[in-house]
Amino acid sequence: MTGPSADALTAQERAAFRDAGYILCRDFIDAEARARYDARFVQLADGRVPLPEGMIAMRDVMVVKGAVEPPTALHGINKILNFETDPVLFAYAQNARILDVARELVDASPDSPLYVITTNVFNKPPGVDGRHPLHQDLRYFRLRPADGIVASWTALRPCTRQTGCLAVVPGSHLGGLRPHGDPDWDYVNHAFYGVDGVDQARRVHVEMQPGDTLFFHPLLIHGSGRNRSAGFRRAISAHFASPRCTTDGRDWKTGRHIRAVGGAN
Ligand SMILES: O=C(O)CCC(=O)C(=O)O
Repeated sequence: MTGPSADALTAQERAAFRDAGYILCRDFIDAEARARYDARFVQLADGRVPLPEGMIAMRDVMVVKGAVEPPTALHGINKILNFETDPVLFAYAQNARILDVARELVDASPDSPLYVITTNVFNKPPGVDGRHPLHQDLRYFRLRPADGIVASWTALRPCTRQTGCLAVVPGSHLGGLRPHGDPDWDYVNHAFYGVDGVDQARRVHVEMQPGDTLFFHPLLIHGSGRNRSAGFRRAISAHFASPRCTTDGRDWKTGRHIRAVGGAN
């Protein structure tokens, strides 16, 4: 990395991100903030609070197709996306600790704004397949360069092998964007594409406790398994882009779901 450093990360952490494509920051988001995000997600997902403009609650494909009858509304939701219009959840993407790390990882200066380009709460209920195929997030973005974008993903509930933690392929961000296709599974959630032919033996399962936060490169191959527990696996996530990113001539910074955070915005 060449840009100025805010020293949110050690040299070893920066080197680990460069080589492996991710870093895990333990106990990064405090319990109070986590509880607020978790409670808000539940209110939105079970319909107690109407979804703000632009926010989408996605139902699990097994529920949509009638293969599973969810015992509660919450058991039927696999994610809420576009939470930039909800101040409670969006506080996550404005968290100063997250922004300091994200700025370093996209090589932005310490006083630079960043742009939040996606926001999600990933809910993995018990009783459905819910697997997320191995993929690269850059498949979903037109912004470039890739190293101007980073994801943060914070566990709100225990994320273990049993509940369906993230699995990553270390170093896979160095190999470019791979072709993605539809997984050959009975039930695949909407727009969950996968990279074919990944050597499963190269996967590393990243078990995380609530508050632990994974920062990862948009070319890192990652996915998640089935939740085999009786409880929910849940995480909150955002992607941040540097102001230096560009896309086919459009002014992407004024996009409907895009928000400037940090800096002097
Ligand atoms: O939460 C999950 O299970 C998958 C999340 C994911 O793939 C992502 O954040 O890109």
